[in-house]
Amino acid sequence: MTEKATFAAGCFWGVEFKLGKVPGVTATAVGYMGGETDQPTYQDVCNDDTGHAEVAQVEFDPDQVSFEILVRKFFEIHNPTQLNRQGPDVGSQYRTGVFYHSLEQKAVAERVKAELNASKFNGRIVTGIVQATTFWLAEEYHQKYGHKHPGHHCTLEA
Ligand code: MHO
Repeated sequence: MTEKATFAAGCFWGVEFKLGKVPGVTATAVGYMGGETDQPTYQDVCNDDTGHAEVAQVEFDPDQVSFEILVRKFFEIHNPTQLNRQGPDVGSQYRTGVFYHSLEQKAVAERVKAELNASKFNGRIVTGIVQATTFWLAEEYHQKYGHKHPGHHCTLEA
């Protein structure tokens, strides 16, 4: 049985690509979550008026990788101190967050966030931890973008 995890960390191309490389992640997709409208398009979300965030949703095998490892990886591949932006991409669609699917996921995400806030970020983490809502699959053009366009997956490193 696989589990789901959903993360927002700026442009979703890079988030999908990097989380997809973690052993134990069995499937990935990009989409939109956390907004006001149904079936948003990329253009809707880009205009920053539907309230959705760009997200990468992964399926993982909990026997091979824990949700906690994914959360730690997520914090490595984004800058959690930037509000409503990541690097050059600005707007609430680029906000960062963990969209949790269970209270267990919520607790793990909050614990890791608190730990990193204390050990590394001096209380400056703005990354949200909010309940997952409907995942609206993004256009085919955006799926596996990092594989279709090697070397071009936004500004995130790692
Ligand atoms: N600055 C990026 C954003 C793409 S992303 C899917 C670009 O347009 O190249 O939001």
